[in-house]
Amino acid sequence: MRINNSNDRVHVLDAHANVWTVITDIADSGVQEEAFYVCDLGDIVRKHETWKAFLPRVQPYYAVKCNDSLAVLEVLAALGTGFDCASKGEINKILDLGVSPNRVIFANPAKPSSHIRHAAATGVSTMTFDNETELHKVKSLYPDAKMVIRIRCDATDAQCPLGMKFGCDPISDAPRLLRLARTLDIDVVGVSFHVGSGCREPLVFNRAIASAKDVFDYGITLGYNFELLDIGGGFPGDHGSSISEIARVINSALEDYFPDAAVQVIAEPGRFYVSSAYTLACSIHSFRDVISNDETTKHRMYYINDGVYGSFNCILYDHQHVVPQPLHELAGSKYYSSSIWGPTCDGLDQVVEDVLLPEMRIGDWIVFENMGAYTLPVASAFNGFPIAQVHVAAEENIWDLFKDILPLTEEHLIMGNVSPNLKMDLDISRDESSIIQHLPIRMQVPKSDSIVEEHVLEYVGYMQENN
Ligand code: ORX
Repeated sequence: MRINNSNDRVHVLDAHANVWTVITDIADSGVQEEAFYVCDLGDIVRKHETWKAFLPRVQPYYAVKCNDSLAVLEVLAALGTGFDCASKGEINKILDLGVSPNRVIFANPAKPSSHIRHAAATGVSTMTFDNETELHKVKSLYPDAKMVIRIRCDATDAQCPLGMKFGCDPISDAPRLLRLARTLDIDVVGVSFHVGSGCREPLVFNRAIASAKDVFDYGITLGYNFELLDIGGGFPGDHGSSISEIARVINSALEDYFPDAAVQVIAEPGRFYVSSAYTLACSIHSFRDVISNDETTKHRMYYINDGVYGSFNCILYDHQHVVPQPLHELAGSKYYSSSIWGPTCDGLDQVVEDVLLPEMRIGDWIVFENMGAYTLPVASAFNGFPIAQVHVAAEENIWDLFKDILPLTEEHLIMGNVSPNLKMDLDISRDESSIIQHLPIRMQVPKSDSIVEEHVLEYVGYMQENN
């Protein structure tokens, strides 16, 4: 894990510590004013174990757009996932980790020509399409590409529908597009779909997989022999959520429609892997009370140091509903109707419209869980308010797993809950933080019994050559 400043260090937690104790230590240190995240690497590892247990036949290709933090990408690279990239920028992020291009799918059906040329130059050969224009562009820019036709099949209920923008009609469009691909002598290797981000209708996966099978069968009439099914994203990732029902539908549909193990099945999970790994802590810097005309009721407006132009952009763009939890609650507190507002001067900058909260004071902290998906990649420093810092944490057993894969020098680690080093990071913006040059990272061959995949050796080898 490359350390650019001490904020990127890993807090290795002892048995008595957890995300909330780390948050409490930082918040109560008295020197932290800005909002901050704690990222729990163990949460990501446990999600990967859950995925492999529930969907053993489906290889995950993590959707980089969901959260492209280096800590996330390096951990997933070491665990052996593939990556769903949407642009040359995301492709570069992944290849720079030493990941082989054959672990990348370029899953954007409408790609700028320069991005297609970049894919050709970097060997990222598998990419999606859903229209004629894309086929003609690929024919001229990357004729050896391995194309995956993206069909449309929408969940009846999803947090973020995608079908209005991407995915061809599997009945009226797909045959025509496959005939054009055949005419252009373009290699089509499979079918993909995305039922909608944050899918709330598991049964859609049965419809989509059945529909994909029909397209596989049509491909055979044109001489194609598809071997790749990409079931996209849509898997929930908040604390307490489960993919068990979605997995049951998927596994059953794969048995029914794709019993042949020769067909490689992948997915493009995003929020599943990162949502619950990130917890955000914000402090109250102002408040005002709104008293009703008859002076019988009071509504308190709290102003915090993160908002919709920062981490809470997910409210606008990802339709997220965020849940405020006071870090400390005074016994016997009286609850009031409250609203929570971001730090900018924009009236749009509201985080929570109306919620019952105990009376809190300036300097008190409010914690928001499930803040890892579609937050940091979009956050801005609008109005000059800094983007929340990330403190990376891992329980000792999780770090034991990684220290054989990503061994870090002692300077990279903050042992225990709060270390003297931690105070170095508090209440300073990124550009002021003490910049620690790239510290030498010793790579060792991973233990044979670790859950990582065999090709992490390739990753380890890359890091040895490049550090
Ligand atoms: O494009 C977007 O903003 C987000 N896209 C999600 C997505 C995923 C996987 N593959 C493709 C995608 O477009 C091609 C990941 O989906 P999920 O996180 O649900 O597993 C969706 C909208 C986010 N605001």
